[in-house]
Amino acid sequence: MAENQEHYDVSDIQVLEGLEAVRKRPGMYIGTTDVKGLHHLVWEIVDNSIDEALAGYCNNIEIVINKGNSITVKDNGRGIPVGIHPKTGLSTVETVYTVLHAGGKFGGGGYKVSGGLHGVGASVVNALSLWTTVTVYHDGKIYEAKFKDGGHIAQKLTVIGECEKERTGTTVSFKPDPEIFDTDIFDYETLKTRVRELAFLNKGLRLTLRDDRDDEDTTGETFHYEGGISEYVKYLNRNKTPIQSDIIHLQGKDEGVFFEVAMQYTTGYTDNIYSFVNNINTHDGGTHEEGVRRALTRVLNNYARKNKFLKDKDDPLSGDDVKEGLTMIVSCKHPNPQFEGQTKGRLGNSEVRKLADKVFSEGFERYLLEHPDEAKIIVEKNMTAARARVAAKKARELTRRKSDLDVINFGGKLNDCKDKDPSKCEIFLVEGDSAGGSAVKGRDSMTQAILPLRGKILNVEKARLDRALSNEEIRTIITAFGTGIGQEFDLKKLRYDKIIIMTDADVDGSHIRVLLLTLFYRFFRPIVEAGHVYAAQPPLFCIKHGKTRKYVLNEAERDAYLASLNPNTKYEIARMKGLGEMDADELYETTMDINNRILRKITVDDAVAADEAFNKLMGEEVEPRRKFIEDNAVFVKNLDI
Ligand code: 1YM
Repeated sequence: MAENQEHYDVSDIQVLEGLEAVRKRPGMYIGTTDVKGLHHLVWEIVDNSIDEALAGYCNNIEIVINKGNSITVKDNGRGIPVGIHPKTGLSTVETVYTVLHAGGKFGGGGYKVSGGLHGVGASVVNALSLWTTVTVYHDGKIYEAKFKDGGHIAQKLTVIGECEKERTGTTVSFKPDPEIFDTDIFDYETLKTRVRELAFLNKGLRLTLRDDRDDEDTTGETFHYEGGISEYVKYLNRNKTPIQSDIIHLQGKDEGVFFEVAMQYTTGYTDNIYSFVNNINTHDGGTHEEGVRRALTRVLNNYARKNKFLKDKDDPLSGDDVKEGLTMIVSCKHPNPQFEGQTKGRLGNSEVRKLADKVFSEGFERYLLEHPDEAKIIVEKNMTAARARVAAKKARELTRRKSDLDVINFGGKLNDCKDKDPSKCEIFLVEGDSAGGSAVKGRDSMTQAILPLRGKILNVEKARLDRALSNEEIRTIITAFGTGIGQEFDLKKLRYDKIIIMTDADVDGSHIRVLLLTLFYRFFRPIVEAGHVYAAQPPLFCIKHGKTRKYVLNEAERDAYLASLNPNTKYEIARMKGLGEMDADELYETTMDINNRILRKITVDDAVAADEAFNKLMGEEVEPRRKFIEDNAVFVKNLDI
């Protein structure tokens, strides 16, 4: 029958129209055409290999960034079928790479990665590429098909050689079309982070990533974790101190839905809970996460009551109490996942809640029974968290009451500005009383508020909310900002448009800056995310010539400026003093005047990466700390913002 079917259902014209639609509106298919969209192409192809691995036919995937920024993805699965596809009259390889499929299943069963779009992404990648080559190893033969200029067939599927009969698999190479994307340069670290995550989420699967762009001969990096998500938890806790010796790993399956969870408590005060469905991060949680959270709270409460940790009169542990210091990965593989919410980051399938609850509660209950010593440590940690929660609530009420009063002058520390319109106001957090004094004298008192900070503020990475709130310095900051903290946090109440950290350009100064950033990141993250936090940059040199005074940040800027002067110009160079030694005029002119000053905007792009960075940042090593601050600080001349 198949040979009688010509190109009835999908004509060449239809195919080209489909691919043309992708090229016209790429955002509809891959989200964006920025660097993120570029990398998305790689995941569309890799997803097909992962599907093949989930179906149980593939255990090795290689990804190479080639010279010229093309990509090669290679797997050892069955190979994309090479026969003629009954609906298109084309080979299945050509069909998969040229026909757009509006969702739904293409091939056989199994778990589909991108929420049911099995093989669908391949034609989109092809449409957005200058060229694509697909090689299939199957039945002792090597097949090859080539496409060019956004998916036009350049060479139909042809046998180009022979291979050992045992060798099977698919290799796909493609070069993204630079006319479509803002950039055509792949970032190794971006690919590596996701490749590692895929290796954690698919135990036993071996993934190799290699960069062939420079001439060095490298074998690349291989990611392969027999322990799967247990090893993921271990990795996330590598800079933390676990309070349990082992990692709890539980799994179960029901009606084709596979569910697993791995967890370990640490001495920390924040939680790291990440959930995935078919390898996709469910940022907004969903039924799989809810099932586990519900069971975690219930099992720990039951255990604590039964073993008399909690007395009859005590309130139960809350969901927040039991997750303090917890690192957890929840992963679900579902043949028909329903993603909900605006960003489709939430799993909606209600049956998963029950499965997650059952698998987790049965397993965790057994663990607590079999490990009474560790159970005690965990429950005691939960109870300390509960006590701290109650204490923090009281302390918050205290700061709130204070802010309900007037904020004009608490303890004489905050020198507020006169204007009350937050969009016009800025607050300088200034290191030391002496610089603070100069800043107060030199400032524009209409719009610039000054809060001098004495000495070092508390490191909140190592302290819980209640202790942080008992710290005078931190309480003043919270009250000054006006947003409240914790559950009461409200960005709309922020009293300043810019929060400017003003510290010296020395080690102490950068330490205070890091402590403040940690405070903001932990307790005021939306303020950072909304771009309100800046670091002031006091200049290092002042170049005087004629009536001009030019302040520059470093040696390189100094040399560049000098080179730009007329060779006959007479000039003087002065090395600037620390903040504390500048007089009010100097401080205003160099560091506060919006016409001269240079601010660095602090941004937090990726919560996960930032959290890791903050762990590193507050750890022992100095180098990662310095690099983080550099990477996350964007230089902005205040004139431009
Ligand atoms: C480097 C990219 O695409 N591998 C791959 C793709 C497929 C298969 C195996 C496959 C699937 C099935 C049967 C099935 C695809 N097949 C299709 C379709 N690697 C890469 N490896 N046999 C082979 O799902 O039943 C789409 S993708 F639709 F043709 F079956």
